[in-house]
Amino acid sequence: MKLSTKPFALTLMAITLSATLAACGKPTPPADTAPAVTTPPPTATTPSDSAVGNAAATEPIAPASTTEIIVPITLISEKGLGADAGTVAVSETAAGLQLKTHLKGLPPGDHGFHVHQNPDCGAKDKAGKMTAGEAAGEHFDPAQTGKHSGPDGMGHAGDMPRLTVAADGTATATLIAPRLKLVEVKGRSLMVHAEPDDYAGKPGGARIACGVLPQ
Ligand SMILES: [Cu+2]
Ligand SMILES: [Zn+2]
Repeated sequence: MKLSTKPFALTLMAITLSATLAACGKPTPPADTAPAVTTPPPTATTPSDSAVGNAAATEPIAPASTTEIIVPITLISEKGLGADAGTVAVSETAAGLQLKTHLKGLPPGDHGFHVHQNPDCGAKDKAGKMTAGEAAGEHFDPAQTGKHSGPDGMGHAGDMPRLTVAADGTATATLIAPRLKLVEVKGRSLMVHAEPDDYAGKPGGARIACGVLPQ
């Protein structure tokens, strides 16, 4: 009886040993790989969803940018540039060049308002005397008409509608110069004169305020 129990116990031990060895080797690898495969898909879909949302949000901002040049205007004198006199926002429409005036500090009343040839508002010698705004040259006249005739005439292309300044020194009107295009006025200057423009022989006298359009 005693002899027969020993080999039985040994065989039992051998079976349990081989069973545990086999169990240790196989189950471990699948347990590690299984979760690694399932995690990436959910994280990949989340960023692509938010990227689509961002692209849609930026779209309405893009069409809002139209070509409008903001021209700073300053008072001018025989000493050169003076105080800030506001701005003119220049853009092109089907009706012609549009000028939205936001001006201040000007003498009330009507004033000659033109595109002058040069992008320079400085004073310059004129008949031996330093003169305000002379560096801007003459009225823009690409067709070389040599004639001042107002915005609807056949003369200088730079002859724009009169600028009307209110009693408080401001001008806020939107003017249309039907014969001008935006590409023509880049690299030139806007000039305000002291007196009204009669759209004929008297363009407005002394030059009192000016701004340069960048090229
Ligand atoms: Cu002028
Ligand atoms: Zn003119």
